[in-house]
Amino acid sequence: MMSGLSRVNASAAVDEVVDILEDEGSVIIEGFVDETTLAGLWGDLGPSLSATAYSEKGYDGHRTRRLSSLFARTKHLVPVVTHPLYLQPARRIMQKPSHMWVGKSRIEVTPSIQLSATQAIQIDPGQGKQPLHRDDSLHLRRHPGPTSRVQLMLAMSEFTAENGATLVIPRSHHWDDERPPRYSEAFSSAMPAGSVLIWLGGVYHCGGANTSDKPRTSLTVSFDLGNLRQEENQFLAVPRETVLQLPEEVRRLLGYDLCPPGVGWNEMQDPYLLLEEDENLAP
Ligand SMILES: O=C(O)CCC(=O)C(=O)O
Repeated sequence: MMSGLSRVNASAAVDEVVDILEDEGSVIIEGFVDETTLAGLWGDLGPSLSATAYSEKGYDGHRTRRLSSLFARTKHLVPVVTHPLYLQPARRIMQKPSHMWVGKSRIEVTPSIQLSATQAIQIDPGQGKQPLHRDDSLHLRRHPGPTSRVQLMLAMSEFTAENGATLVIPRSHHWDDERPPRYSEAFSSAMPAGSVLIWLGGVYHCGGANTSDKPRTSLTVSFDLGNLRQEENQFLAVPRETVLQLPEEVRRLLGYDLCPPGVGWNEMQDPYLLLEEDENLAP
């Protein structure tokens, strides 16, 4: 029986973080970013986040603001995603060698990892709990199974049980796909600003309810296994003006599409809308 989420500080060893993640599925790291990085993130993202409308879908939160495309908006994400206690555990947990036959040769292949989603999330007072979910369900992964995602949530403001700190069910990545998650099994990730919660894609979690009178502000990024993508990079291979000459079905097949339950979005929307905008702007 667990009594809370494990926590370490930023001087912890990579081995310790890997061991906690593999066993418990999540860890809080206090003092993860320095004050300059935190202030830089607030400066680059804060004004746009406050100006963003509330999410349209209940799942994303009618009292929650979400701002994406974060690498286009700030350089201060670099120390977050390259932090040794995030990047190295993500590599150690996901970059497991695999074997295959190519003709008579039995070869070993180690996959890469890639940045997947980036999003600032502000949960305003009055927002209720999000449904508990697993992030690797986006790729329809089966459980228990190899980890394909390692996610990070940075507390840009203090996280408390009252203001909507992320709720996590420890060890739930070991569960199968038949066991439903219950809020009574979840623990709050209360932590000071500048700390992070890291969790594996198979762990049940959700945004908490904000019953306080102040917003809870955060930023989330994910690393996914590098092979969860198209073989040929169609976005680089086919110029946008050529894509615009193709029928809708082919544009969508090239990747300008959403895959249920929610992979491939741009600013939380169907990426096909970008092509329609381009068409409307064309002379
Ligand atoms: O905001 C949070 O604490 C969690 C958000 C989340 O899990 C999601 O939007 O999928």
